[in-house]
Amino acid sequence: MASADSKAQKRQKFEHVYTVIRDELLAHHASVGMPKEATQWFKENLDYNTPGGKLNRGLSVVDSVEILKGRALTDDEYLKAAILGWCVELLQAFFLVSDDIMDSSVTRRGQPCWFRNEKVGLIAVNDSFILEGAIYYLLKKHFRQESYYVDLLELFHDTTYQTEFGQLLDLITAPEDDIDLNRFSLEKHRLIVVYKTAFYSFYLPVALAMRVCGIPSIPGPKDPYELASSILIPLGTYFQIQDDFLDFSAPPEVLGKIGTDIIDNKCSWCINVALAHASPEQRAVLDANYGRKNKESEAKVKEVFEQVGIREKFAVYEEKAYKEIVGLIETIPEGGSKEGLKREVFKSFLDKIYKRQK
Ligand code: GPP
Ligand code: MG
Ligand code: MG
Ligand code: MG
Repeated sequence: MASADSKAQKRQKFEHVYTVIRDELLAHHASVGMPKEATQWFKENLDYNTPGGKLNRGLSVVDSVEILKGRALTDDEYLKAAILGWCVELLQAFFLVSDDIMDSSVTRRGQPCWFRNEKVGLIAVNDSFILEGAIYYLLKKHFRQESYYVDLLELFHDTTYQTEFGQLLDLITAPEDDIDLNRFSLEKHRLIVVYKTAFYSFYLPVALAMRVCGIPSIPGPKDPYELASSILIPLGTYFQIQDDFLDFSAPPEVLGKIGTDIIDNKCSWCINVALAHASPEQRAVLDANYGRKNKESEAKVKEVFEQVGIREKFAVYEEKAYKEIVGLIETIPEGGSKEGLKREVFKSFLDKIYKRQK
């Protein structure tokens, strides 16, 4: 595992590339005749919403390219990988700005959600679109000449579409004033999390790196992209289950956001596990309080979560998921697959999230 120091250095080097892409985006914005106050708004949108997260997704593009190439990257290779990493972070920014409106969230990354700022409000909807548009400006600028340009476009388009399918499921499974816990199930939960999180957060960064490294798709059972997906989708599912558990359990000052899943009537991992283990009395408490828009009801639901031993159940789940994912990673031959995949790509991503507290 990389030492804490080299991890911090990697992050710093990657963060420096943020200033490069931001300045490119702003220079372009100004160059088409946009007035100063609009460019300033765009700058604030970018700075507020893009760089302040854990950067796991963006860094994974860079790490994966390095691992797949099996050597240190040239300056140009590094820059390209990092730009793609920032494109994934821009996609994440686009999703989070809009997700926070849809989820009526309060804080994100330790600050008020963008739309909660007084001057922003629903302008945040358009700001989220601009964050998405920025991806395609950067891809065109830096990758137009590459043979794999269309593969990158397709990956961003396909995973965005999948994420939107997932978000739709997430939202219609959580209607505000029609609460029926019988509609929830772990099977429905699995479908929601695979679509709303796993494709864009896990498959996308690695598949981008594979394209940059020239790994071809092979239609049929030997397709390296299918093999990658068969590991990354379970990894993403584990990640979103952590997200659901942390929504309930983590202190907001550590998590950077205040959990809203109970109040929002979400089909989260926690409620599904609680439903499976609740006594009839506990079930009645859940029925009467889940999805209700007040703190007292939320507290009663949390009490039932504690009573059914959700913390212990999560710890058991986490160990089992970890072992299963390690098992999946070991289906790749030890020295790497003929098609060019390497275990370390997946191990390095798993290590970034195992037992995370935020
Ligand atoms: C995570 O859900 C999923 C997303 C942020 C994808 C949103 C997709 C869109 C098309 C907008 P979440 O609501 O549990 O995340 P968080 O807990 O971070 O709010
Ligand atoms: Mg959401
Ligand atoms: Mg949310
Ligand atoms: Mg969440």
